[in-house]
Amino acid sequence: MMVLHRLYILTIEVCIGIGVVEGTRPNIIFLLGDDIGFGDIGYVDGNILSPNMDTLALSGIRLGRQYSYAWCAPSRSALLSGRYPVYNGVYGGASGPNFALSEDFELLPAMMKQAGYATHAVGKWHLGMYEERFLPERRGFDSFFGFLNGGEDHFLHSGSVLSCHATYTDLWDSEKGGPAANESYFPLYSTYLYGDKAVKVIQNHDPVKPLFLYVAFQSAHSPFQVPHEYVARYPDSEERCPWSSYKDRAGFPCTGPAGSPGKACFCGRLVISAMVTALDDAVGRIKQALQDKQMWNNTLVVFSGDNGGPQEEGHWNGGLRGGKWTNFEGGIRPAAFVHAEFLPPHLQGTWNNATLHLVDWMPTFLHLAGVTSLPDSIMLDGYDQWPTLVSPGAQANPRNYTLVTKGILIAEQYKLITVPPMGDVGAFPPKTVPWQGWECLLGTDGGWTQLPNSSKNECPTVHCENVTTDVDHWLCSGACNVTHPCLFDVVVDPQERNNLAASNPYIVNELYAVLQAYDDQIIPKYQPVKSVNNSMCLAFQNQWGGYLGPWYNNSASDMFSKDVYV
Ligand SMILES: *[C@@H]1O[C@H](CO)[C@@H](O)[C@H](O)[C@H]1NC(C)=O
Ligand SMILES: *[C@@H]1O[C@H](CO)[C@@H](O)[C@H](O)[C@H]1NC(C)=O
Ligand SMILES: *[C@@H]1O[C@H](CO)[C@@H](O)[C@H](O)[C@H]1NC(C)=O
Ligand SMILES: *[C@@H]1O[C@H](CO)[C@@H](O)[C@H](O)[C@H]1NC(C)=O
Ligand SMILES: *[C@@H]1O[C@H](CO)[C@@H](O)[C@H](O)[C@H]1NC(C)=O
Ligand SMILES: *[C@@H]1O[C@H](CO)[C@@H](O)[C@H](O)[C@H]1NC(C)=O
Ligand SMILES: *[C@@H]1O[C@H](CO)[C@@H](O)[C@H](O)[C@H]1NC(C)=O
Ligand SMILES: *[C@@H]1O[C@H](CO)[C@@H](O)[C@H](O)[C@H]1NC(C)=O
Ligand SMILES: [Ca+2]
Repeated sequence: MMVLHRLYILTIEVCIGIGVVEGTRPNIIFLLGDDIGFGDIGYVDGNILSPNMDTLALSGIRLGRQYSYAWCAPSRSALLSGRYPVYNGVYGGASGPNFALSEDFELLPAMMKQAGYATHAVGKWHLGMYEERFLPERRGFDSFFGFLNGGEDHFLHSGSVLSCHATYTDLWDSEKGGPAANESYFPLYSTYLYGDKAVKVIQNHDPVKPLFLYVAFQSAHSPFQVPHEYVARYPDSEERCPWSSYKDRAGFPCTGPAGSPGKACFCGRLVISAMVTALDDAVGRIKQALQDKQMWNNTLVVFSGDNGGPQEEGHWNGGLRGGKWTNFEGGIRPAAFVHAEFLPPHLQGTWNNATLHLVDWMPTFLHLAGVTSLPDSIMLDGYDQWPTLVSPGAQANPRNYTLVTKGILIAEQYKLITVPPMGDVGAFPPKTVPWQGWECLLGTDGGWTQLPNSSKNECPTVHCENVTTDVDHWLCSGACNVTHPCLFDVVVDPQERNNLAASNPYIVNELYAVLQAYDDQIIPKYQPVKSVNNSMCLAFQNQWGGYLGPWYNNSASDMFSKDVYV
């Protein structure tokens, strides 16, 4: 069935000034995997069991160059605001409970809601929670069930605050207007929990309205935990990680070792694979719920990782260089595909390798929602890429340049890097242990090995059975900077091995001029609350009964300056 989104029947103007045309509008389900790198899915790494997603991808369109930020919250901010992280204030070290995506930005769910969609979010939020006004149900979602911070135990839904040496539970239910304090959730594996909630949203949905559902899974983010049934689906699991060593645990915990699809890669890769299998089951159940509800024919599913996989923990980016935290392709090109029964048949099963970015989904979805005009106050970095997806070749990508982050620009096949591509965080690895002192994962056993000092500036690789995986990003990423920029052709050289800058000064100069114009528009980070010390601890301990919830209190002693970009 073709969606008749071009057959507009009636134009209505909604109060805030978006133009909407009515017609048959698709349901849109955005499935966001956490840290699912380019190779963390079955259709790239055949050792991963993800039959549901593989089927959707192989009868949909696989996206070969859909870009993200190099880590979590900024990527989510890009997806939901349609703006590059460096233009919406959520970038750099934004990760803790004291940052937010500013209300200066109207979010995708709010616009979809104004266009007449039912809007629901399930899973990880990670875009602000120190005050109620930043919660998902206040940013345009009709409902939200999930966790507010960036990561936690997959079974207990708990995390800890170092400054008050305390453990909190992070699970929020907008329908309760507070913590999801229901004993049936503890312990319940995150992927079951969020899969169940997504299915429930679909079952309860009134099909009179189109549905926008954002499911932000916690998998396959650390901690690496998964119910044993998923590990057991891997025939060699007992050899790789004997279950007896973990039987006393709720899940299958595993930290560390080397990442690549080889079989001798110890249990890090195995547990991550099993986490993806669990996620895949949930995707299968979501699809079934849509079919049961007769919604499937008219549903667009988009799957994406939020950033590349941290391969030092066992993720794999399909042979791209680098991983999470880095601005090499492995860090910013996660696994992604779209599926809809109504995609043109000749494109089903193909790759689309146009340079897309998470910022494109907002205008693309708004287009599918029949939104024809936006208020002048809404500026977007993304473009409606629906034509690029459904008529590739006939339609040029409307966006010529992609700003990865400050100092890094992509233009078609070229990528100009004028800053150390390690990422602009500072507070994250490799400056923290155990990466200090240039330790690196080497060897098939995945152990930490101290590299000889002389190797600092070389690019070692991990040899994991017969597969070679680059882990050079910890060691070599200092090589590009403004006086010695790097220019890679990431289409012919996706591993970013050949720096073309010296032989292509004309391209470097041209792109550098464009990049400077982009960099000039960068806004400061939005981080009004500078510390989480007292009031956050008091709030979860006293106000919310041990759960994380809005915590900022004007009268507390925390150092802050309200609503500032710093
Ligand atoms: C929708 O899907 C059902 C199966 O669930 C199929 O029988 C039907 O023909 C489809 N309708 C259209 C319009 O494609
Ligand atoms: C698109 O990218 C994928 C993944 O890198 C690759 O396998 C495929 O050959 C590319 N397709 C085209 C048409 O470039
Ligand atoms: C707890 O959750 C279960 C399963 O979702 C549900 O059946 C039950 O009604 C909930 N109890 C309360 C008190 O909300
Ligand atoms: C992209 O480049 C083409 C060719 O130079 C130009 O026509 C088009 O306007 C550019 N697009 C944008 C959004 O600037
Ligand atoms: C590496 O260098 C540090 C000082 O820079 C020195 O303390 C250490 O012993 C050296 N390690 C090796 C293996 O040479
Ligand atoms: C790795 O390669 C060797 C020699 O080519 C082969 O004997 C072995 O079976 C391979 N191992 C795996 C896991 O494919
Ligand atoms: C820039 O990179 C070059 C080559 O890697 C290096 O020699 C130089 O010291 C770097 N400059 C700065 C300011 O870091
Ligand atoms: C917050 O805690 C840190 C370390 O625990 C301390 O250095 C800082 O002074 C505290 N800030 C405030 C405003 O209390
Ligand atoms: Ca992530």
